[in-house]
Amino acid sequence: MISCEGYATKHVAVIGLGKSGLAAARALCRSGARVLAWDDGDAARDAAEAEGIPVRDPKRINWAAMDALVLSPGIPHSFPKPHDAARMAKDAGVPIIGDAELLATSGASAPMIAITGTNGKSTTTALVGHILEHAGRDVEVGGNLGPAICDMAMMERDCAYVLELSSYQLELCPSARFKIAVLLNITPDHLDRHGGMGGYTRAKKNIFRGQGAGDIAVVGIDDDVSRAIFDELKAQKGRKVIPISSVRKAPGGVYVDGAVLIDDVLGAAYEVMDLTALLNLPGRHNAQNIAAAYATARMMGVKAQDIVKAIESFPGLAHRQERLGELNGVAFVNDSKATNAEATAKALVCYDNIYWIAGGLAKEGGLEGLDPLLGPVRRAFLIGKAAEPFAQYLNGKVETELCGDLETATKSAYAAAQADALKGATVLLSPACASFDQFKSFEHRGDKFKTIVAGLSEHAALVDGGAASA
Ligand code: UMA
Repeated sequence: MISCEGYATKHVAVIGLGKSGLAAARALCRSGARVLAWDDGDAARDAAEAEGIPVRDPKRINWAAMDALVLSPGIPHSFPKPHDAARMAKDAGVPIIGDAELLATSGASAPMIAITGTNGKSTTTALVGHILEHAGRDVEVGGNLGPAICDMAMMERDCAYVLELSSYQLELCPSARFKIAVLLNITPDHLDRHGGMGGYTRAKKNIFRGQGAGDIAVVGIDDDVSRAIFDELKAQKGRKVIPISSVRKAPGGVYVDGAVLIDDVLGAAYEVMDLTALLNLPGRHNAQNIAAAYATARMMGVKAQDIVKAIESFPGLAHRQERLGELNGVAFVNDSKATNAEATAKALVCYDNIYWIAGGLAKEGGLEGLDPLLGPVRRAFLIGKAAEPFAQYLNGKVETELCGDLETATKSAYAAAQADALKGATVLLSPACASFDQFKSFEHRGDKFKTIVAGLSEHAALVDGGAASA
């Protein structure tokens, strides 16, 4: 657990007692801070109180006496409308901070590597953690990709924190100085929380705010917003700035040429590895994640050949194009995290002959944007509330089957793939929909898919994956 000794005897309000807030409240209480905690949900409040965390309604807090408000990342402080506690704290001049600020001021001497971006930050964070661990480093990996920051251990200089930070978290860590700050990409997201694209971009740019001489910025240059940030940082003195790209040459950086990862950080470009065979990191979007993770690990002093070995052994993240294995020549991929068309688009470009399971609770726009990517889709197996509208949308483009539930869809997709016996056949669960009409969460949906696939494999061995039978 993070030590918050700097806050010992200080008066700290903690608002939001979910994953990050509860961990922060515990760490602060243990460090001797005078905590007053609150959650708008009764259950979270009762749970905190039951373990001895003092609870108080923000309306009954004397804000003039508070030293800080630790606000959970999901709770708005500005847009679309500030939470009452944030408004009262601001009016009283109380600093509003988050859990990354508690780590930054904890006194832990391990360098902090921070990773952000609209897409790919979880995979990149996990991959950097995996590479450093593979190289024998002690690391704590967490943040937006759990565990919560305050649940991490206090680490010494020769270790490292690898943090996935969301735009929400980056607004609440004014003193953080990241040894390596990685920005992968920026496309519109969470705009209501940031008052528009300008606010979202500013929040992301905070990742570089505390950096100085000796620090490193790793910046994607494949979208206009990130590229402009790269140019801006490059024009400043102090930190080293490394460009990364999955689509173009990046002089002085790390990039992917065709399918080959190139290291040009020292200005003598050399081929590092061919990415084609990496079944757990398919697609152009993962090429960007790999380039960023490689650049970060090199800057942490890991040798190129050790990074390559670690990338090859990376198991991937659950529910994100998670390869479960192959059954009778048919591969199964769990991409349950793809809850909108944009996310599904990334998966559709990765496989040759796709038996696509889609549907659930459709997002605005439905399957719009996917038309040019439907070429490899042999048939779509549709589930949930979106099944009929998706079938209408796909009419004349792709053959569809209304399957109702996931089990029927998986069995039908497998049967169709076996009957067609095409090379590289892949049953892909990439729903382009939220899960809540039939499941508790995308994780629940993905786990159910794994169970169904494990059932299919009872009479035949699932090869080169194994997650489904775990
Ligand atoms: N709450 C209130 N009042 C409100 C709103 C919420 O009291 O007006 C309470 C809820 O009752 C709940 C708690 O606040 O008990 C939830 O706080 P939270 O939404 O900040 O969620 P945590 O459980 O603390 O999880 C947070 C991150 N959540 C968000 O940023 C929304 C998790 O990221 C993160 O994994 C976790 O901390 C550990 O660090 C999730 C996420 O969706 C994965 N992130 C967004 C994303 O990836 O796009 C940014």
